Amino acid sequence: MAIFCDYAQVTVEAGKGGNGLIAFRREKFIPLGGPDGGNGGKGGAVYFQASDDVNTLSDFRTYKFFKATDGGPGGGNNRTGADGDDLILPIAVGTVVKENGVVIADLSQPGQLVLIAAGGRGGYGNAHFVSAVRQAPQFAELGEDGERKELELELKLIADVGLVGYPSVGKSTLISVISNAKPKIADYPFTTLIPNLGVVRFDDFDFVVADIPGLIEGAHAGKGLGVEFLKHIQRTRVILHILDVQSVDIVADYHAIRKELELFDPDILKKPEIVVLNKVDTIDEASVELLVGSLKDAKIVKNIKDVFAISAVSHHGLKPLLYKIGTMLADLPKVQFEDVVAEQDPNVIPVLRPHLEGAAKSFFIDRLSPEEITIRGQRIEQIANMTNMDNPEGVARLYDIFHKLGVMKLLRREKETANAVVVIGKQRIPFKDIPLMRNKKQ
Ligand SMILES: Nc1nc2c(ncn2[C@@H]2O[C@H](COP(=O)(O)OP(=O)(O)OP(=O)(O)O)[C@@H](O)[C@H]2O)c(=O)[nH]1
Ligand SMILES: [Mg+2]
Repeated sequence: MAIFCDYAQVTVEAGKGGNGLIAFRREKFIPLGGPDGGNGGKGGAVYFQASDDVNTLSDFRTYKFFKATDGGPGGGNNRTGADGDDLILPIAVGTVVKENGVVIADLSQPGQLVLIAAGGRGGYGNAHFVSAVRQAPQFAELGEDGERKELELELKLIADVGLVGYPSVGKSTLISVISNAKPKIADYPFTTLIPNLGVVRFDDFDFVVADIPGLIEGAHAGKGLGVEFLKHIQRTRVILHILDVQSVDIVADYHAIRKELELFDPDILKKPEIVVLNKVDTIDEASVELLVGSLKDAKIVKNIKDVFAISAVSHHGLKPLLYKIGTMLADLPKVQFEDVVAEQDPNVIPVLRPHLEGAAKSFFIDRLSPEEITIRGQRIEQIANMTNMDNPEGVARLYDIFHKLGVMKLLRREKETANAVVVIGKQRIPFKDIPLMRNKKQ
């Protein structure tokens, strides 16, 4: 059985770290006090949290961009900037998160919290860089950018509600007006050849409706198209039984469809059922009442309230129907997706975690072309990105770190460097500007 999928593409961005401040204490009679520029605050991170309260990815089709807040800049008097707020996005249990086609998270358990984009580190203020040899640093770090990710979300859906009925009663028309599904609709039987799945958003409810090809007598034995798809109905929690007011005998129609369901799987008859009388726009109110009366006399419904008289075309009576479905589903246990997968698909997707923490301090040099010497490494790229290249003291500190970590040693081995540029993180530095030998005076 095919399992339906809901898809959405979103971009998430964590907050940028705040910039560190360059400042000096102001004291009476002292022109330049000690350095007291504070550190920037951390940028907020973006998390996904698996939640049972969400059933679909429809939120992520409405909003496509999510950003956590930036960290605040460092202040004078050694004040650290405010941290950005984390953004925790509730997401349906069972959602698989992919980046460039690779699974980075699989939210299979309710409550599971996964870090998706890390916030940028706050830049150090100049007070941080005070040392015996550097008593009045005139530089500070910039805040680091938050991670930005373009993600594909994928959620396997199980229909909550199954539409059943004869061909042409208006099943596809109904799903097309209550959900995001865009099925083919036509005035001949068997318009629907494969099931349509639609996500319904109404009030606080969201649920998934399956529209299957029309059923006819003998469907359980393979007649018509419906049998292949009755399997989808086996999974649903509520049956919506659609009758056409234009039929010559709706009571007979009702029983015929129930019979087919029973012959396919008697358990389907145990599911809660809502009886819907469609196309009421084509007859007058008195005739609707007569039809409802006949359903009542045949003991199909107890009273008039149990029948939803609607017109899928004019949208008459849809709100009470959707409300009824929503409240009914809220009281019924959910189908566990794991059960379905275990049954159908031995290739269950493994749970993977985003590998956000790498070997932080290691780095290597990549000579991509004669002109470009790329230095790669998590920590070293972070420091380079946070360096304000317009500030000579900040740049000197970067080169100092290069020396300490052994970057210069590796750079000295590079050949034909006259026109080369060193690429590190966001920075591009002409090779000739980099002091490969340590300046003894510093
Ligand atoms: N007047 C009126 N026509 C309707 C209404 N709902 C559906 N129809 C028409 O009935 C015909 C059949 O509608 P579909 O939605 O394709 O019916 P279906 O049950 O999906 O049919 P199959 O896919 O063949 O099983 C179309 O011509 C619709 O325009 C309604 O509320 N009022
Ligand atoms: Mg149809």
